Amino acid sequence: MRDTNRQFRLAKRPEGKPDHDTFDLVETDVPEPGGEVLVRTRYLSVDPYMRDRMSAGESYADPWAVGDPLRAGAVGEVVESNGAEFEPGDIVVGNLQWADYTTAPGAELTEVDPELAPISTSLGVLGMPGRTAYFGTTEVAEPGAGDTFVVTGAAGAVGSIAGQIAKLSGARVVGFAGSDEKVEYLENELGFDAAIDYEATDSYPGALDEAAPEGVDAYFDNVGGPITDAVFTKLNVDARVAVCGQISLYNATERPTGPRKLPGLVSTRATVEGFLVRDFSPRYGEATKQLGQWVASGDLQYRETVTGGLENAPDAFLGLFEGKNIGKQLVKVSDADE
Ligand code: NAP
Ligand code: FER
Repeated sequence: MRDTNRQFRLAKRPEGKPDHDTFDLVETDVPEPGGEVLVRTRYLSVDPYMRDRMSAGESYADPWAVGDPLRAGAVGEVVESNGAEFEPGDIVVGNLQWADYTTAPGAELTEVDPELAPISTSLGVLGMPGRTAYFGTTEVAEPGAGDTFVVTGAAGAVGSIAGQIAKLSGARVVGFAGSDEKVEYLENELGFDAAIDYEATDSYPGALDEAAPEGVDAYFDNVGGPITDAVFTKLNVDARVAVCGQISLYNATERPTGPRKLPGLVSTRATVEGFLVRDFSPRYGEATKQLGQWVASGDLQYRETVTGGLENAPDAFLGLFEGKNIGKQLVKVSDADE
């Protein structure tokens, strides 16, 4: 048990790429829970969407205020319950702070059963990224047997799960990722049919001709930019594109117009559909159950990249934009026996 709290706040809005000056680490008292639940963070999730919250531009969500504590999906241990339906020692997941301790209304926390799976999975394969992969693949990209499915950010938290779900549906699965280690992981451990190291490829269309010779029927886009431009030129008739994220553009100070690929959609009659995981919130239970069954049966594999220490959370976050993670990037903030 620590007797003080540490908390990251937004120091200033980043111009382009965030850096260490974006973050302020402040020492505070452990917060008084009042009528809320006091939670000690065990694992904190850093996610690409946090870049969006740091800017005040147009978005599907409100920005963080400068000076305010940063928020994150986090899993932790109940220290004081104050009338909520939890006991001290229970493990809960919710939207907490980048901090050792956070208070939250009991209604905003969900209990996690540590007997079912490691608690960190509630932030990854069995949490928001897993559900995003599940709904984006099964409900938006909709790969079928014999289809070719392409996913970008393929070795990341969402992409690695999306590709395996597409494989379970009988599709040929092709992933884009940023290193030969990731290509090796996708092809040899996750069973992708082909993976393209986009950092080592001088022609994305050429690489796709080799990896997806029959064209692309379903595309799960996590990154946008020039890779997506190339995939659009390979879409088949009636292809489906699930626009999940555009991480290659999140730090851009001006939005590039890029080569415009929409004329091709007249020929292919392809459907391009953006989605937010929350659109499927009434069905979260179904997703978590199915993902849990696939993990238990060995049909779905997952990795986590765990950075130690709350003080290193900014590095873990910044690393997402440099491809430092394989699978879900987490920060380990405390241990059970501390
Ligand atoms: P992640 O894939 O685990 O981590 C980000 C990865 O993006 C990095 O590991 C890096 O891998 C890749 N990347 C970074 N900059 C890139 C660039 N310029 N070009 C190509 N690849 C780049 O993150 P995640 O949490 O799974 O999120 C993946 C995407 O899904 C993000 O766009 C995110 O915003 C989106 N998302 C959307 C929803 C939704 O509801 N719509 C929900 C969750 C996530 P490489 O080594 O391959 O470059
Ligand atoms: C992301 C993580 C979550 C993201 C969007 C979400 C576009 C949105 C989730 C929701 O509000 O449902 O990286 O990027």
